[in-house]
Amino acid sequence: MRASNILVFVISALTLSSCSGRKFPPGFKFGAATAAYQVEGAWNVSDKSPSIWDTFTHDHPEQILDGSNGDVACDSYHLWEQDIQLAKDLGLHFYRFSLSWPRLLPNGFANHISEDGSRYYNNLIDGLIANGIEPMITLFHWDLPQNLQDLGGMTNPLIAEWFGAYSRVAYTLFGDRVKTWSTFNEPLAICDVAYEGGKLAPGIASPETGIYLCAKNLMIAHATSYRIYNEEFRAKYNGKVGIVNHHVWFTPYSSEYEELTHLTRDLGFLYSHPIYSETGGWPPSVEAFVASKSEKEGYSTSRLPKFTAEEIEFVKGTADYYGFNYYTSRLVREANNSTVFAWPSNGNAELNVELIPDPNWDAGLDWLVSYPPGIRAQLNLIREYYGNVEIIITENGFSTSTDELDDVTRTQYFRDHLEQVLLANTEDGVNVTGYTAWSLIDNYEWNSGYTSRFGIVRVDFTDPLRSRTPRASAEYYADVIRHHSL
Ligand code: PNW
Repeated sequence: MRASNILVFVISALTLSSCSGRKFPPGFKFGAATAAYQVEGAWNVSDKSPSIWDTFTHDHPEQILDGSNGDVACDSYHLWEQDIQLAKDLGLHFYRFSLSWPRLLPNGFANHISEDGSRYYNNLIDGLIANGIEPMITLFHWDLPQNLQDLGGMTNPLIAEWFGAYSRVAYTLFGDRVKTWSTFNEPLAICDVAYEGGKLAPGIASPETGIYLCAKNLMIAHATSYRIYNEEFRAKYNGKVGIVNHHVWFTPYSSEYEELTHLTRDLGFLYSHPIYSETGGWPPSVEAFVASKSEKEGYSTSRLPKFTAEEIEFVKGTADYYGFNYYTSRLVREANNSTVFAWPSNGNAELNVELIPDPNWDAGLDWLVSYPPGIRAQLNLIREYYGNVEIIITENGFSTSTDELDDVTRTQYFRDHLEQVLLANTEDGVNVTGYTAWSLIDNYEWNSGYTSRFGIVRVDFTDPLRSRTPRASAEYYADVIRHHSL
């Protein structure tokens, strides 16, 4: 290389790393996430009662790839101080974790608050704050108390009342120190995926009706919680409450599937439209589609329960930000005889669509195919649908089947996706204010058990001490955070 070429090379390398185009805006925050059932373990300590995930994994190990469960998981119930230290070493601005409802309220109801549960979460919250890390709490990350499931769980409209009472307890106990809340993590997983085939707890397959009973009750439960915060806590604590939606970015397989792709995207916005749209209520295209199908099937009313005018108003506007989990993208086409219906990664029976990855995208572990531009496109689509609402990326991450420390593919995934998030912000003007890596540590990956690893920190599950070792991706992420740029 000639001297002048070397100079050009050095200058361009310097501009690339320091110019404002690679910098995140000043207030942009970086975090990492986990969820109670996936990390805590201690499934039956003290007065904690079983959640539907305890029951499901104990009764149906055959539904879990390695037959495992979250009885011990990462043992974060005992090792939470190590988790805080890891978060601190990374320089995280916030740590997103969830509360286990049956740990805090062993009856499911608010008549008895567990001292042990409240002490555990108080310690975690105080420890984070003492180390300069903001706690961000998810109230519900799938582990419903089993005794509420026995009363119908998400398909019983009373869930709104039960969830409201549980929320009030959490806001009362922790609201002085916790300023960012989300009600439900991924309604799509709680309702559509769980009730589609019964493969997630509570293990009930009810693809025609269960999904939508859950969907409507969940929206009312979310709004109940939001309104309780508004009326009883906002004035003194001034925090934010939202909900976390999972989106797969969908594009047409070929031009003939434009319309079908729009409908598929709208189904993906099922839990957003009632909150963020100006009209409120279900996405009109989906509402009309399910109503007409239900009629043909002989149902007397639509399988997707209507909101009353009052309910529409009750749910509308009940979020202070848009929580967005992104992992992957798919092409949309009409289903054929070989389509496996597994929403939102393989297909959707309701819409009769098949969802497939583009062969040019980098294949990851099973459903997780890497298509970085998808996160930017979906961020823009959210704005197109609902205006310039504040968006927090509440999860983004990559899985591997091996537990190597030099996790090149995961690091690349983060680099590519962070770049797209930055572009959405600086080039497109999308109001995205935070990014959350999934996950802080390897953990219990639902149906995949411990065979699928998402941690930027490795956990040794063969070690009774569950030792934690940061991977190369953790170093990379810490560097991004330290420089506030790519
Ligand atoms: C999320 N999909 O779920 C969950 O919030 C986490 O608990 C989980 O560990 C993480 O992603 C990784 O799987 C997903 O079908 C639900 O595309 C559905 C899908 C992906 C992730």
